[in-house]
Amino acid sequence: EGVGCQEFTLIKLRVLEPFPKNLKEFEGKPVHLVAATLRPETMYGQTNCWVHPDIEYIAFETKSNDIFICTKRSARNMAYQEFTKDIGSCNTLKELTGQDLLGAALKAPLSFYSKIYTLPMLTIREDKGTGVVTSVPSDSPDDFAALNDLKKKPALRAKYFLSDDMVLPFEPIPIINVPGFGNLSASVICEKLKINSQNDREKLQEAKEMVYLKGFYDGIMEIGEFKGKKVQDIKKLLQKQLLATNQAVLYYE
Ligand code: A2H
Repeated sequence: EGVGCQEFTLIKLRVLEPFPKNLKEFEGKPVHLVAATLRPETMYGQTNCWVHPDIEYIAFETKSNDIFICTKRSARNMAYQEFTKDIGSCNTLKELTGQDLLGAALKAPLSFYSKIYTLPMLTIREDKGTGVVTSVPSDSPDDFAALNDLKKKPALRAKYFLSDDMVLPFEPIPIINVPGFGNLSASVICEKLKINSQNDREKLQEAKEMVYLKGFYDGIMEIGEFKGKKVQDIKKLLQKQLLATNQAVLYYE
């Protein structure tokens, strides 16, 4: 990590009206939280989007007049990857904190849910991807543990001014069958390893190692137009479709 070049698919999560207070000035415009993922084939299972409440984000305008929200660091990288009108300049429209984004309603490409919400994850790193992570609790142990924390702890929801309807109705969706773990692999592994919160870092690392490669090599799609096909055979195809329909862009770091 830190060297070489990793390709991320940036998923465009469109902010829906009514915009949160600190985005009101952009209402009516195509504003997107852009989430970096390595798993575009899991987008059917999105239940929410994660930001870190205390990280700083910016809103900037792309050359196709979209407004993207991500960390300043990633926006700078994007400015050198032809995302903006002037190479190297990211045309910052506004500085924000994660806190400002919490509770924002979003339209997420391919998601089973037509509207999802922006929620806090305290383990998001400032120095990776865009600082925005889309949540797929069926297949990501980190996402499963963090969503469960919010579901189990009313005080945690209250602390971030989140209403119950932004959290409680969102159940993991079975989207990929991983032999040995079934079609809700992240919840199965979190239960098996007795993971109690997003802060169980060591156990979560172990959980990820156990399901990640297996999901990639042996996973079978259970939903969508590639139902019945192997994940490794359709991952690129699905990514291409998201790019062609302007629901995602490629980002390198
Ligand atoms: B993945 P790698 Cl279903 N901080 O997307 C913490 N985590 C971040 C991040 C950040 N700044 N930026 C991206 N990520 C997450 C889907 C997914 C992911 C599934 C299963 C596993 C998985 C849905 N969340 O990642 O260290 C994003 O979550 C397992 C590692 O560069 C991204 O892909 O390998 C992944 O971590 C990139 O992490």
